[in-house]
Order: sequence, then C-alpha cells, then structure tokens
Amino acid sequence: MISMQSRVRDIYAHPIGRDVLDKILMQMGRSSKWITNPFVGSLRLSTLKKFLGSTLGDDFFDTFIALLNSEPDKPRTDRVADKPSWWKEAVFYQIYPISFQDSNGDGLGDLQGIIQRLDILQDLGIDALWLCPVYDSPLDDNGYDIRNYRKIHQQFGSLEDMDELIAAVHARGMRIIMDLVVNHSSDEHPFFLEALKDPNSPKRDYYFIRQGKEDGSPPNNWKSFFSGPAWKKLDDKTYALHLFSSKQMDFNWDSPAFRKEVAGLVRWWLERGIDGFRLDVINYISKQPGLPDGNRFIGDLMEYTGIEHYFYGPKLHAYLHELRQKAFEPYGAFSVGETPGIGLQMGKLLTQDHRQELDLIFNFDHLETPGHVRFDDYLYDLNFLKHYYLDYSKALTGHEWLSLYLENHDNPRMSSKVNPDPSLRDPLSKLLITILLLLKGTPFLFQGQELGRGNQAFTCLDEFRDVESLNKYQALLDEGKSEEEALAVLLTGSRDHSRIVMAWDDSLHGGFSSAQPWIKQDDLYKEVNVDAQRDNPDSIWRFTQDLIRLRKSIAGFAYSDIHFFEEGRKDYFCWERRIKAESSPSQKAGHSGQVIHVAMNLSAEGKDFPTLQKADAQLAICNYPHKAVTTFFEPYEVRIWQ
Ligand code: TEU
Repeated sequence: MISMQSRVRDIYAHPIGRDVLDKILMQMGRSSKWITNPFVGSLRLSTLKKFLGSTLGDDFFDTFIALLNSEPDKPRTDRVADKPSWWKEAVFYQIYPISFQDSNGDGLGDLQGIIQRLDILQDLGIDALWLCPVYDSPLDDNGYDIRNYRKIHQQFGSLEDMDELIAAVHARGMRIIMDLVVNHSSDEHPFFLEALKDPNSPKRDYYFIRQGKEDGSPPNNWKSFFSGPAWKKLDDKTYALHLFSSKQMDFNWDSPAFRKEVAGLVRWWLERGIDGFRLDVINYISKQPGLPDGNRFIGDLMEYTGIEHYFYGPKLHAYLHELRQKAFEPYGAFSVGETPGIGLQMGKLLTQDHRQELDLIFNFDHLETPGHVRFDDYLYDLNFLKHYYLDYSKALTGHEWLSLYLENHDNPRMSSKVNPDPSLRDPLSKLLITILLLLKGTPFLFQGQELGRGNQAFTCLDEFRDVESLNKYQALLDEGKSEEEALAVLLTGSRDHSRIVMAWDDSLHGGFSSAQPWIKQDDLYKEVNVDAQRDNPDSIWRFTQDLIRLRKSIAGFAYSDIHFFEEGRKDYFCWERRIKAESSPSQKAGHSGQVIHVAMNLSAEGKDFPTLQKADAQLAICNYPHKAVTTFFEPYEVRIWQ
C-alpha cells in the first residue's frame, strides 16, 4: 500500500502513479528524468509535502494516495503472440453524420446520404465505420446529449434507414460501430424528466442530484469541460451534475438499476446487427463517493477542477467488466473506449484481454505536445509524436493493442497544427496518414483526412456551431479578453474545424447538399474534393488507397513485428514491419521474410538522412516524384520500400 512514507520510486513503480506523474510532467513540459534520478526517487512523500504542500494543497497527497491504493492490480508484462481479431486488421473510418452527405436537401447529413457514399468508402479500402451519434437528441452537443437511445433523430432518418445502412455495410463485407454515450444523457431524456418531477422516483438515483452547500453554492467545486461550474441549479437548493454542457446530465453508474438499463440498450443495438461501440468518455463513469472538492493545483494544471475524482474512479473496472459480460461478450461485439486522461499503464489495465473490459481505447496524450492544450496557438513538433508512438509500440506485450488516430470530431486538423503552410499540405497529409496506416495498431481515419483537409478560415463568431466553442468565447470575454482575442483562441482550437461538411465534387456545396450546409463551408471544396482526387494518381486520397492496398496485399501485415531505426535522430522517423513466415490463422498463408521499410522527414526543411532499407528493396510508394532517390529527403518526404 502507498503511504506518506512511500518514496517517489515506489510511486513511479505503481501503474497509476507512473501515469499520473508522467502526465503532470508532460503538462508542465518537463522530462521524466525529473522523476527517475536517484535523488528524487529516494524522496518520501512526507518530505515532498514539506516542500510542496503549500503549492499542491493539503488534500493533494491524500487524494493521490487514495487514487493509487484504489488500484491493486498491475498490467501483465510477459510477452505473448498477438491474438487475431478482425478489429486488429481493420482500417476504421469515422463519420460525423451531420457533415457527411445530405440526401434530402435540408443542409444536414443523414443516414441515406451515408448509404449513397458506401461504395466510395469501400473503394478507398475502408473495413469498418464508426458513426458519431444519430440518436434522438436536442442537439445541444450535436447528438452527444441523447434524449432517446432507441430512436434515430428525424434529421438523420429512421430506424429503418439505420437497418438499411447496417445491411448495406455488411453486404460490402464492411462493419459498423456506433457511438455509445452513457456517461450522461440529455436533460430532456425521460429518465431525467421523471427524476425532476418525482423526488421519490427510482430514476432520481440514475443521476447525481444533490443539495448545494449551506451558502447555496454548488455541492462541490468541479468545473465543466464546457466552461463554468459542473452543476445545474434545479431549484433554490438542489443541483444536478454535468461534466459537459448544462443539458448533458451525468448518470450515476453506482445504481445497479441504471447499469441494467445500459446493458439492455447495448444488447438492443447489437440485436439490430451493429458490430460494436465507441464508448464516449467511458472512463468518467465512476465518480469518487461523496463527490469531494477538486484539488486546486490539479484543477489549474489539468484545466478542469475535480477531474482527479472521476477520470479513473474506484468502480471503473468493475462496471466495464460487468457491461462486457452482460452485453458485449454474448455477441462477440467490439468496444473502443474514449478515455481522456488515461495513460499507458491505466490503458493496459483497461484493455489487456484477460481483464475482459475494453478491446481498445483512444488515448489523448499525443494530441498536444507537452505543456500545450488544444486552444494554445503553437506548432506541433512531430518528433514528439514519433517518441510517443515509439514508446507505446515498444511497451506492447501482445495482451493489448494500440489505436492509431490523429484526428476526430473533437480536434482541429492535425496537418494545420503541425504546419499551416498550404504549400506543404500534400506531403504532410500523406506523412501523417502513413504513420496511421503503417505503424503497428488499428488505424482510425476521420472523414476529410483522406483529402488532406486543413482547418477552416472561420471569420466571425456567428460561423461557429460547437457548444464548447461558444461557451469558451463567452468565458474568455468574461475573463476580460477582447472579441478579437477570444476569436483567435477559437480559431486555434475549435472542434468546428473538423466538423465542416465533406466535399465530394466541385459543384455547389461540394456535392454535400443541394441546400446551404448547416455550418460554414469555405471555397477549398472546389479543388479539395473526392472526385478531383480519385482521378489524380498523385492525390492524398489515392495515396491513402495505395497504403491500404499495400497493407491488404500482405497477409499477416497487421501482426507483423515493428522495428525502429535511428530512434535518437531528430526529424527522422524510420521503422520496418517484418512479416513472419507463418501468418495469423485469420489470414491466408503469409509472405515469409517480407519487409516494409518506412523512412520519413518530420521537418519542413529538406534534410539528408541515412538510407537503411535492404539493398534489394524497391521504392514502392513515395509522396514526392523522384527519378533517382538520394539521401536527401524533401520536406515531410515519406519513402516506403518493399
Ligand atoms: O469528448 C470528451 C472529451 O473529453 C474530449 O473530446 C474533450 O475533452 C472535449 O472535446 C471537451 O474539451 C466526448 C465526445 O467526443 C465529444 O464530442 C462530446 O462533446 C463529449 O464527449 C461529451 O459527450
């Protein structure tokens, strides 16, 4: 057990302690060498408290020790062969339905529109779709505020349309997973309405409805991810918890009756034929009993006061294991959890196959470089991404697997974070897609990434749609920022950058709709669209298709070993995938000894790098036209040898 007498090295040897210390150092932009040197390692927590107690706050150490002692387990470290699974071999494609394809001329994407575009996704080489929420919702958070889990929002279509989509996906040999948002529901969900109406209703226990403090203030100091307190005032003394918008009410997973409801709705959708779920902020579902105040130091550092009391709660593993046993396992369904704040060790405890909890998680630690948050205006250094994936790949044991993604509906476009120069968008986009498709793990492409879509030039507040952005703008003004300063922050980090509508051709609105789209669309669609790129062998879309075809052409590729070269050489990222002679049972006989060698220049300047591929290797794919290949790499140049 961890106590105040424990030394820093004891903390760092604990899976949660390691992740938390690594996270704190990363947020502070510091190296882990601060922790691993013998002197610091020998310090007891009691000594640290003497020096840092006033900065960290008295509750810091008690909370920290309780968090570590809440986790008795350690991940397995023995190495085993990868267990074949379809989701380890698949290339996933995330669809943000409202912005994908409109079929009925209302300016809003819908299910029939997705059906219309399935052949193109199949041609690209996509194996599985992840659909962001299409359930009935007031759309306060674009569908992440669900009002009826068994009904499709009328703007997207009907349950019959959903059944048609599932059948159409399966008819093409593809799979489909949906977004499961069960950390919270809409405040218009019947459960919440019943809880409000009748204080004695059993549904009251499905939520966190609590008395405020004596002075009438909220029950604790927790902050919402969408600005302001995480408590909605219901009447003069009562509040309801919402970690996100004030229309997204957190569920109380400590209620067995509620957990039974969730298992039932998961089975209901699996009965309809979907292949699994992406589980929204699923690591937040277990809150610390008593909902204690958050530590100020942690709140300032992590931006959200109270997060230490729910990002890895005491019953998280128990609830995930129960849900898997009662709902996913009987159908062999796939699960990928969205787990903000979860580090490498915690991720292993959530996904190692003997744990029977989640199959995969989406980590967040690579989305910003150390010391930065999404709304900071900075250039993302790809050397950080290289070392993040290097370290993660080398830590894999065969008991768990790695998800590979760089973009989704919650983040600006990665190419714009790295280098907004449009003249380098093509090679840079191809470099980023190569990282996703040729490292070892399951790649998740986000709609538009295959086109090299960068951020959009929003010009005024009215063009933004995202509740997080609109709340943040007002919060910035309340802090005294000018309108220009607040708009500049939104332009840097708004989730709306990734929510612009897909461009299919150069017709009006890019072929997305015959009507004005629900969100601003810049003129880039006239040249950045699927039609233009499918016909151009040098396009990003074709480059993506070529890489996926390369993966599929090699049986056992997904399970092939990965070896890195020149790990310490700045701006140079080089690895090999070495395909074993015997391939996995789920694939045809493998190619013995085949090697895919990848080398890339992570910088915007041309540089000389060693060429380490085998003498007889052929240059299979490159993002620059070359007659002869030298040691000089162009900016963001990628070379793939076979
Ligand atoms: O995101 C939650 C989440 O933690 C990050 O996306 C990020 O913290 C969030 O954007 C606030 O900064 C999931 C969904 O992906 C997101 O679209 C929803 O808004 C959110 O949960 C609430 O359901």
